[in-house]
Amino acid sequence: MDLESRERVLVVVPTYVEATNIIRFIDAVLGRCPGAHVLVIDDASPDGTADLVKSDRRFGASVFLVERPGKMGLGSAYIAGFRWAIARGYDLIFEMDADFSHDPAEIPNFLARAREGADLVLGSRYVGGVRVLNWPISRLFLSLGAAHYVQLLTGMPVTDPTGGFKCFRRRVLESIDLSAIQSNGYAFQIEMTFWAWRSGFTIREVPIIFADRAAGTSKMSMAITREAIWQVMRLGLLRLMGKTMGSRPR
Ligand SMILES: Nc1nc2c(ncn2[C@@H]2O[C@H](COP(=O)(O)OP(=O)(O)O)[C@@H](O)[C@H]2O)c(=O)[nH]1
Ligand SMILES: [Mg+2]
Repeated sequence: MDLESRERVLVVVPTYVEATNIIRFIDAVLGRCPGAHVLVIDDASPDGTADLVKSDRRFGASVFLVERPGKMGLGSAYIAGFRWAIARGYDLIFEMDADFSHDPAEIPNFLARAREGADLVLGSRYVGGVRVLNWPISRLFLSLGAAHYVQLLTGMPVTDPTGGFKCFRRRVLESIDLSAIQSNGYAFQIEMTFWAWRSGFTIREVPIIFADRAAGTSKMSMAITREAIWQVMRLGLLRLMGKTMGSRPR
């Protein structure tokens, strides 16, 4: 076994009302990436998502669960997952949605980039063309508009900054003061990538195909959009002020 294959991989998946998806999702991830572990962060989903996870035969071995008392948002769910991952020494930590918008078959492409030296691998729907299936055109325009807005205000050279299919090396997460992250919706994705970029970590994009969820309902809202507009302005300002967080990699 080479050194790289000993790297410990964790897929963090936040869930709110994903009973129709979660077990199939775990099957697909562990099928593609047999050595990986999956951590579900569930916010007291009323449809019993957490109970399904706890009764899975892999629970406690390769499947783990953090249960929170109520719906507290995507960003804080990921932060809980990142702290869990850091405390247990995982090397490569993925973010993925439970609803199959992110295809587990693409995980090996992320691992390949990370093993070539990337500290943060971003799945991009927009690098080299648009690859989004079944989204209403209004949602696509919102996402593309957000991407341009982020590039303009922050200068961050990333084609799909709101994307949520990502892979962090642990040292990136360790370098970021997670308690200082303010965003909780899609802006959370922008903010995490922003601080990694400001710290000088190597960021690579991999093309992904994004398909809208086939089952369950979206949690996208106006409040999430409003938060993103303000947070990106704030990040743009912090960049002008020369603010960084954490130390550059040696
Ligand atoms: N734990 C937790 N998970 C959430 C919350 N909001 C969304 N999610 C999960 O985050 C992922 C992305 O959300 P989703 O509704 O698919 O967003 P959309 O595809 O962009 O419309 C899914 O796995 C959701 O179940 C939340 O408040 N808490
Ligand atoms: Mg989704």
